[in-house]
Amino acid sequence: MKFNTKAIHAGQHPEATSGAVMPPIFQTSTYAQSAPNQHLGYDYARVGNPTRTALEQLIAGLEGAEQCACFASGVAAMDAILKYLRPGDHLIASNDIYGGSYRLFTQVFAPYGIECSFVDMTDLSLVEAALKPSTKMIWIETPTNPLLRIVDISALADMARQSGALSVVDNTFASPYLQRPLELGADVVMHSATKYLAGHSDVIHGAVASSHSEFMEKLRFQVKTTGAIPGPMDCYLTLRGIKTLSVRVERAVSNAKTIAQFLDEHAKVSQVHYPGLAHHPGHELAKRQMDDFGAMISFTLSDDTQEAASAFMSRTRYFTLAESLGGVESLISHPASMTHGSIPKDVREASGLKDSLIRLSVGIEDVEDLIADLDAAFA
Ligand code: P1T
Repeated sequence: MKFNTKAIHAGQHPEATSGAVMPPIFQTSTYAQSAPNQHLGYDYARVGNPTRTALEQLIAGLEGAEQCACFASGVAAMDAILKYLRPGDHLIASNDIYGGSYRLFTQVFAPYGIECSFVDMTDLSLVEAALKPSTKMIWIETPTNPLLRIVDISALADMARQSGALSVVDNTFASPYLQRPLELGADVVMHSATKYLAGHSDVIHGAVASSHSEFMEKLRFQVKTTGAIPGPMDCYLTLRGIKTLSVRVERAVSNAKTIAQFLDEHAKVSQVHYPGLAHHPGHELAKRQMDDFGAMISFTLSDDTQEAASAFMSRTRYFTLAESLGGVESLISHPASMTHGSIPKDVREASGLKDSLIRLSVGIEDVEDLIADLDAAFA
């Protein structure tokens, strides 16, 4: 089955009692048993729910994984993955990463004795230098949030394998339509499904997919034992969103390419970060490991100040000033004070994230209107 056929059919069968084409929302907390532990496959809804099962099989199909587990949010998914580590273990992550990931690693797991080194993963020698005998996980985010750097998944997956560490890829910015990390050799892929997978800015959701059976067994234990599960309605919304993943992403990417070009040529813009631009340092690598360049862009103005950036962001009409990304509507945001506000300023700046950076999540509106919106905000 090819990708778009999987997006419609993987894990989905007409429902047995009614023939419903869409998997129903099984709004139940528990399931009847004919005798203790004699049941139809579900005993208690923290452990499993048929709507969730359909979604998990769908995401596993799209990522080419044997299994998937869904979570109440992207950070809940990350939290469950990180619990694979033990006190004394070491983790290497990218120095350009979602602010909530940085906060989770440094403020939740570091106090439990899990050490994290943040390095510029576009330079593989820096990752190699950060490896220690205790390194048990390499956490890859690519394209990175918010600087859209491209990290070599297969090279890092090899490095992880050789050093006995697990490679995990946060595939939120690309979506499985544009990038399938497991095919590139990674062990685990995770999503903030809140973004492109669900795609309509109406649900918070997370997912983890892998064919590493020992890892998935431990992850399912986390699902059952710590319980950060999504509700059936949220599973349904994500499932429904995924059916149009390819058409939404194709349109958004096409819009993003036009907008990146427009910004790149604009006299009032100093720098554009978009892997689809030929001068982007990760352009060639993105061509190899992604099917297209995505719909996230970040840039700085030639008036390189936070004040000018803030004024710009408050002038757009169709680009709504808001956190998040990957929905059908275009969003604009200020990473330094919003999504990455929990990273100390000196750490942020050392990774290249300036207070003047503006981030765009390009949606599927008509690109002429989006360009006119940005053009007016420059005025
Ligand atoms: O918001 P949540 O579903 O919990 O997902 C967290 C998360 C994980 N990974 C990446 C790469 C992310 O970008 C996010 C969430 N990011 C935003 C809300 C944002 O605007 O960048």
